[in-house]
Amino acid sequence: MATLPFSDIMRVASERTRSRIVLALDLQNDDREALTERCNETLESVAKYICAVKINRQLVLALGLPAVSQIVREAHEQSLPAIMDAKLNDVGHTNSFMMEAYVRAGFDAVIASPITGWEGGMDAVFEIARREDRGVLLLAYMSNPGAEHFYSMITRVGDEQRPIFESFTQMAIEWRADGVVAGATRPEIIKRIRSLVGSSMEIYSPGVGTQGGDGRRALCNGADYLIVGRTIYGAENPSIAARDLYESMK
Ligand code: O7M
Repeated sequence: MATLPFSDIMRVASERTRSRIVLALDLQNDDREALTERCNETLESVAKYICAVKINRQLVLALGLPAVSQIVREAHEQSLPAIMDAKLNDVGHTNSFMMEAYVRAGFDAVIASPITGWEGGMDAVFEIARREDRGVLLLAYMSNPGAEHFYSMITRVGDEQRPIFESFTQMAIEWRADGVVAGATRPEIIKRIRSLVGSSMEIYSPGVGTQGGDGRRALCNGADYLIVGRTIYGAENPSIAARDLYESMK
């Protein structure tokens, strides 16, 4: 799928279904075959209400990358971009190895953590992404309650003091990331990040529903896309849950 810049791939997908929902396909099952089947069924049943799918390392651990790459293919068949939530944050050579594997599996974008810095860390991820026309999304502020202990930590940059999430956002701008991730549980932080990035990149916001985040508020405060898992796949009828969320976001 990756030929346009990732932000354009997302825009086209989002305009097609008129949805800003990225499905977090975090399903679990000890039976690999049943798990694959449920992933594909869930995807198919909610495809018209979402604009992309995000896959976590837990699914890669359960199924292995070759089987996950079939799910990526299934998503592409539904015209849905696939994002690998790898939260990459290692040194360059192992980041390269993982990034190359996710590219081979067909993912359109990979999520990484800027905590490694550029040289010998994120440079490897961006180099491969640029060469292969894939997107990189960077974590800016997580959605869980404990996140503020780290993401709001005050850091000194030259003479200036600022919370570390603002430094991460600045890195995303400087490195020309394709987007940042900021929790829907923190609408004021989303607003601040939007003021820092302007229109230069998209904000992806997880934590809607089950974690307590309000999707509408996240969108009103500047988020472009909502990452939603359990509220959809955990429902008795994922298709109805996705439709209800989709309608409520209009
Ligand atoms: O909607 P949920 O709570 O069932 O799932 C949320 C998804 O978003 C799940 O896949 C998490 O891994 C992810 N996520 C967070 O919940 N919080 C974060 O701060 C960041 C992410 C994420 O997507 O990181 C890239």
